[in-house]
Amino acid sequence: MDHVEPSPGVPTTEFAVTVLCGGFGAARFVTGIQALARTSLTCVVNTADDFEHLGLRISPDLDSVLYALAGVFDEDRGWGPVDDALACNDALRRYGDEWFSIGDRDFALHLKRTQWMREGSTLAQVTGRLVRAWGLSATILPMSDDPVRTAVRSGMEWLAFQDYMVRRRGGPTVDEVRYDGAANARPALGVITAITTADLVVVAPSNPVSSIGAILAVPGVRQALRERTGPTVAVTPVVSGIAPARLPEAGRARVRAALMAAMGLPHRADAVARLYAGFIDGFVLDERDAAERGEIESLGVDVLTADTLAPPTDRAALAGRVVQFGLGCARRAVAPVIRRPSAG
Ligand code: FO1
Repeated sequence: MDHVEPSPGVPTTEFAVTVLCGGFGAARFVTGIQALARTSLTCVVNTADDFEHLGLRISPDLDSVLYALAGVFDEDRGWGPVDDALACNDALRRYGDEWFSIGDRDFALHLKRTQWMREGSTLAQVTGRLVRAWGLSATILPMSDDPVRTAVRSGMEWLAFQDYMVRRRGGPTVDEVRYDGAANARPALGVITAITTADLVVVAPSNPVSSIGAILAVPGVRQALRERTGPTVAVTPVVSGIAPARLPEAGRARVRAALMAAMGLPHRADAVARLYAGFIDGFVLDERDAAERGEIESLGVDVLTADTLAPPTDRAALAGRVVQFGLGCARRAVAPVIRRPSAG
């Protein structure tokens, strides 16, 4: 892959970028970072959307990032490899199991992950094998090898994430979001180091609740973000100034708005900045929402406005601007933690 020289001002030596990733939004963004010269990329990926389907271990966000970095992610469909066939999924109709549509080539990945995990490999080890099988230079880490599962409450009913998002098409109203298992989950090997030692950490434009929120819910991650010496920036997942272009985008926006509303947040970029304000130094706002700049700066966060919906040909340029902006962000003074002597 011919690497793109990032914008001027980016280090002339190798530098490390760690990206906190969900699914679709992250898949589009990390390809730009990967295209930058002298960039060592580590993706820490949400696994709280994972579930078991047809006896197979499915990790949607890990797969979206893997396929994207391999250059084969199907952006139109929103998941899986491009040009995949659906013969097996069509055959599953007869047995009433086609609600979660897995392509034939995608099945190969789920079969191997399931086999390797059954043989005793951790999700992180399996992901490493998949990365090597695709010949990627980036590192892809699950946020945890322990099970964390996003659940949403609609009225009196708790729904598993894929049941809510896919089987019920994001239709049910969402009253509450929970990350089952998070309290006992440990960051996967390498995650804390990837966060604390990176020259720059970027929060990808992923769902702030179901993707980034789940990563932040893993004990130790927030602390690592607060204690790291380098800067951290977030790219907005919300662009209010333009209607979603296509149906899948509208579906993702609707789910994002519903989950943010369940957290008491309006579906706006400045609300996302507020959610991350405790650990970010900079925020990349879409130029169509430039009016929200003041509100975000009042949080003490630097702002860069850019076309965050850049088409594939402009992804490296966007990534270069984000990296240049991020490395230039002043590291916010970390508020000293005042440990009060425990009473009594
Ligand atoms: N999303 C859908 O809306 N419908 C599907 O049938 C579907 C199948 C699917 C299969 C494999 C996979 O890795 C992802 C798949 N997704 C599907 C997307 C997935 O639900 C989302 O990417 C994440 O859960 C949200 O980040």
